[in-house]
Amino acid sequence: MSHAKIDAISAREILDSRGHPTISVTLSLKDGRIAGAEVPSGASIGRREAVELRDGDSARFDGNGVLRAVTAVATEISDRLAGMDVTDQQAIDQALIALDGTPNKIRLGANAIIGVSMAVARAAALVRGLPLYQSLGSGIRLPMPCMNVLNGGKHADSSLDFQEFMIVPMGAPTFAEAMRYGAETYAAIRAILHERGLATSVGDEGGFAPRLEDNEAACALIVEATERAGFRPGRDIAIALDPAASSFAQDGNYVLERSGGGRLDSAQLLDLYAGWIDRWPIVSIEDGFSEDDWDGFVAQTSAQGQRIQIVGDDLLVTDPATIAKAIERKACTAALIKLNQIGTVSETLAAIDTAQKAGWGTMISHRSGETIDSFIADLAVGTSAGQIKSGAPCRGERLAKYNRLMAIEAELGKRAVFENPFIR
Ligand code: 2PG
Ligand code: MG
Repeated sequence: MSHAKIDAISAREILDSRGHPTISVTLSLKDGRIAGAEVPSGASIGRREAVELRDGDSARFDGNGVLRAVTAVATEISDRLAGMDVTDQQAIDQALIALDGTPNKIRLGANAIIGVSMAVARAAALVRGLPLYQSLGSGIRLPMPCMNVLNGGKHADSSLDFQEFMIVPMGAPTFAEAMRYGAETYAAIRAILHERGLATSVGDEGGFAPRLEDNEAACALIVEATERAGFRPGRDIAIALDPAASSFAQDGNYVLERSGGGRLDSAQLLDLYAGWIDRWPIVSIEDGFSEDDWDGFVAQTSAQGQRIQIVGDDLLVTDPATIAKAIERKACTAALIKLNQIGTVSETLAAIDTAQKAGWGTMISHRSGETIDSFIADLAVGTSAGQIKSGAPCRGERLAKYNRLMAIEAELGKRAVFENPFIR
């Protein structure tokens, strides 16, 4: 199909939601149509993630500019992919991986490569005359939104050592209703914080970033807000956590410095989670242990994996081979999925497939540095991922994904499926 052939690819440096440089890619087809993508960027980055190319030596943006990655797209990558058929995502991604030639995509930059790979997927949808979610897969299931309403760790200057406290509107009958449950509970949290004279300013993902007595007070606040909004804790609204434990791990221990929670070893941290699971309606814990503490993950999956979902993010870095190893070792029961963590769309699809074939959950994820690109919304539906996290129901770059999902739900109409993926 000549109309599916790539003519050229270009890129520009733009800014993400933190004001840091990132990449916008534009792909033109031989028939003149264009497709694009914008690339997100994380703050709590797994050590084994694919690596962004940043300018480094320059004074621009304190060395964080992406002009070298922009040039890589417009020269080497564009030259290599010109003439290729965008509907063959696999072949294009393989060509990108081979052209880069490094195990972590550092030569051309994982930011350059994932931007191109996403633009290719969008162009393929155009060629097929399908919405992106239908071009990526055959799913018609809307994901359960996990909304990060309290921000800590590397995402906010709050008193919380744990990075993310998410609300999960498991009792909602539709995706749009789930967003209403979430937004009303979010509003109740703001009202409570305001009444107590606590800060209602927000962190990187749109969640509040208050100074609370300790980490556990965040769970109490969510339950109180759930009730105030008229919902039942544990029935309508549950809690999902992403402690992002790599970010407070020190020499094999875990140091809860901000909240004054002291130094815990892996077994003590597991105990802390056990107490929380008893006291609060928690359905999922992501990165409860550091990326080096495989034994911690295995112990948690064996002790708590029947009651809650155990998610690997930094541990798995969306890498199909690492997910396969974690399945083998029973280290988790779900994979967090981030496109830019592995660096191509087809590797991301393989990661999802590997997890799903093992009966695992899959949670599609934004990054803390985002753009208004809503690719992950379509990815979540097309692959029937079952879960998505895109921050709070607040801030445009977070809502771009949730609003896109509401549009997809409306478009699917009666065919749309929405189910609670969690253990009640
Ligand atoms: C995470 C992500 C997204 P970051 O740890 O799950 O919430 O954060 O993008 O900073 O890695
Ligand atoms: Mg995480």
